[in-house]
Amino acid sequence: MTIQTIKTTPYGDQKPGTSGLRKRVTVFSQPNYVENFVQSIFDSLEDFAGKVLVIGGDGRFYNDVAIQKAIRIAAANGFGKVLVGQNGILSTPAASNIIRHYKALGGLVLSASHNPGGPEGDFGIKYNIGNGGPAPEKITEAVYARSKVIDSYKTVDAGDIDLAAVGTQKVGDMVVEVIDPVADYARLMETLFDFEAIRGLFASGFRMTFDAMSAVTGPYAHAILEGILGAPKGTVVNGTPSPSFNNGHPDPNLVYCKDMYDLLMTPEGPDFGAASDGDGDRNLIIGKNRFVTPSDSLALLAANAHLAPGYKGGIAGIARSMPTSAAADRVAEKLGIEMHETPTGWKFFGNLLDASRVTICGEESAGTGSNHVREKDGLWAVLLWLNIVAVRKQSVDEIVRDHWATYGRNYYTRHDYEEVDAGIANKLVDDLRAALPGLPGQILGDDLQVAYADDFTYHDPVDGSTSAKQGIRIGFTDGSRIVLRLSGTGTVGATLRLYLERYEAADGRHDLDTQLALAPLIALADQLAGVRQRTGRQEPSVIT
Ligand code: G16
Repeated sequence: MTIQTIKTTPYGDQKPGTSGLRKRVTVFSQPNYVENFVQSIFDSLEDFAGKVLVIGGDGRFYNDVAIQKAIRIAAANGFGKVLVGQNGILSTPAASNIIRHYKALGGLVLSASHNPGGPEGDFGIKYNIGNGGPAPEKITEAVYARSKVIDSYKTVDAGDIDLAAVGTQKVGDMVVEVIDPVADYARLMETLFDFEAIRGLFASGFRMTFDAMSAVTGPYAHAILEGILGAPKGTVVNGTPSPSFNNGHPDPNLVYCKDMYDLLMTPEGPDFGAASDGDGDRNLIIGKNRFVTPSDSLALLAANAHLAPGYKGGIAGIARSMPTSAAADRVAEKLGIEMHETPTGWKFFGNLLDASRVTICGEESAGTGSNHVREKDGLWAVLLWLNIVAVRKQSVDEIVRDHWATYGRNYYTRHDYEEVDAGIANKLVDDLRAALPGLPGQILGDDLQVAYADDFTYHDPVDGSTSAKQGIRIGFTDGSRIVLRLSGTGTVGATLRLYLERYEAADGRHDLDTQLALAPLIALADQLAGVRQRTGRQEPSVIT
């Protein structure tokens, strides 16, 4: 085997976003595009000679091509071993677990998450560090800086690995082990949850539907829900991963899972519905007649986690991304534990988890997780919900209502304006930012007094780093909030996200329609930012 040094020229657009580099497949398939980025990652790491690297993806189109390239580049750069999921498959939380479990140096997670796949769809590459979590900003910035000047990459003249064959193969001096993607993850779940209680729940006739959205969680859900936990066959739907997600949009929200939502709202529907996204880190939870918002789900899981064996000693603290509702803050206050508000992006939770400052983390973007890995984890959230339902012997709706009666309800919605002209979106944010200093103290809209107005800056309490410009927050004295930021995961134009929240006390009204409950705030946000007028859009592309 010969190591080859191939000349290349840099691309200027390899800046990792909220969660790694995400682009159209047509961009990734340009000559040397993957090679440049992977080499830029390796050039930004230290001491990797002989070390273990994990590689896996969500099975989307181009996964196999990129994996073979990455394996050859890893071999040429001197890694000792690559662990790769069979057929190139590893859900993002499973990849995180494999990195931790086998004490790898890090891993390449190939996914564009909930974005559509296929030749015209999206692809992505993300580097995770040895704690199993997404690389922190200092690494992603180094990768970007390197990608702008890279002039060569290393590879070997070896053939493709047989990704279907579990076992050991070699590429030059480097060992490649193809592993079962599900086994280690299933074992981890078994240590966290009361599988006996969940088995009992299914045995008692509890009916569930889990939509794997033709994405990566299919094999995991089949094995764990229908296999180990005894849920009836057919509980898992769309359970075979497809490179194009069967031409679907693997985003578990009320738009793309509308059929499931409708089913759960009927008397003959199942007791529990759940879904996960392209790479298995997001979750959607719907009980009979009750959709649980991700922000509420975080608060509920934190408040009830002690019912699962893995958390029976209680939780150390909770962290949520800034735009996520403050419902979890009330739980932390009652439990007397730490509460942290971080920027959007799972990478910001890593330090807090490593330092044992928090146990459970979550985001409004359908992500919840805990210290068991360093990624959000869709099936984990589903299993914790099932554990809670099994122990409390209540329906999801009853559990949610009990929660609101104790803590009050944070009405919450997110309005997305997708594929907006980037120039217009940036100007809108800049202008609103410029208006912020004049807002505190003003009475706006329906008698709402502005308590603070700023562009969120995060000070990491563990490593002292600072991350500025993480989203505009306008907070009111009654606890309501308007938050506005640009997405860091879109691949076309800009996606403007508007987050709205209003608190209703424990003895208040909890049965209002969410959009109606937030209507005055929605109108006020539009008045302040001029979203409709500037974008020409009369309504959001997606409401969650
Ligand atoms: C990623 C990040 C999450 C973030 C989400 C949305 O999730 O890991 O932390 O909340 O994107 O980010 P944005 O609002 O910038 O689009 P995923 O599931 O896409 O990897």
